[in-house]
Amino acid sequence: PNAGIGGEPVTVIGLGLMGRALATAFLEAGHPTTVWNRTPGKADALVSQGAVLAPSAAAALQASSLVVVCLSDTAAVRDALGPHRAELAGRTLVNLTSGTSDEAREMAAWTGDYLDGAIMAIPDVIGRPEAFLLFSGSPEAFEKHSHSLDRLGNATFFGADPGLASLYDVALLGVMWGTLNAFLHGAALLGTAKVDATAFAPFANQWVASVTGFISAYAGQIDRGSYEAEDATLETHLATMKYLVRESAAAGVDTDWPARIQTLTERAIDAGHDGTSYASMIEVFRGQA
Ligand code: FVH
Repeated sequence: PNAGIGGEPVTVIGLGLMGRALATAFLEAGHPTTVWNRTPGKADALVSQGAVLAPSAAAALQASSLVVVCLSDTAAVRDALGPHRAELAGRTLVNLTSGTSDEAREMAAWTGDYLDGAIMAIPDVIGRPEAFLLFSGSPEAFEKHSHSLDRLGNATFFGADPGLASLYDVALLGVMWGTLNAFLHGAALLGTAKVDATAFAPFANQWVASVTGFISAYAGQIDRGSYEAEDATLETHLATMKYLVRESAAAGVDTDWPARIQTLTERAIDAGHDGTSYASMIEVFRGQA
């Protein structure tokens, strides 16, 4: 294995946009870094920065006791590493490939020292304080390698269920898409009045900051199972949602997204949650209303 002074040796498998950022962060932190990619040319810049390009996936696994893999999807991980599973014995496999929680549990069966990880950052941010990564799986592996994993961003460990990091990942991505779709819909609506998206953005951002306060308050209500309407009732929300649908239709903007929210809210009210806060919509998402 590689040996050096800046940190433990690490192998990075997969040098796509994210894998290259991960390997760069390890190199910059002084870790002896071995890399492997199906298309070897993607390693050129890393090699000029000091990385060692392994001639095969098996050789890459053999080079370090900490192995980080970041490929397109779980099928790619099975393709690339499946034939070399025996090489994983005695090594920690950190899988930063996106996937489902069941896929993470399947991967955990490959080796006792398994950590599944979710990267809540884009490649440019890797290694900077605003990057955060979520891990679950072997507590011993996390304890042993958390110092190295912190090189990539702030690392949080959720415990021994290897699937939990993936579950957080998709839940957080849902928050991202929900927020972005709402912004895009609003920008389309204001665009019909010749308002630029850049003019709308600061107001959207300020409002998103307020919404973070609602999330914290509603989280407590959800956990208590009691949805007192301290700010607004579901009926008040529904009435204003209808304006969003009507304004969108009148402006020729797609109504699918606001109409969907209206339908979900009507279901909650029909199920008896009238007079309660927006947090009661959790019952719709739980399939209970
Ligand atoms: N990019 C991002 O911002 C996001 C942030 C959050 C987490 N994701 C996840 O990271 C995984 C990799 O994403 P990526 O952006 O690096 O993706 P690509 O640039 O497309 O690189 C894909 C790599 O996977 C290799 N690969 C694909 N199939 C195979 C296979 N059958 N066998 C071996 N390697 C395979 C590919 O190799 P090559 O095409 O260069 O030969 C790339 O190394 C992903 O799960 C995101 O959801 C990133």
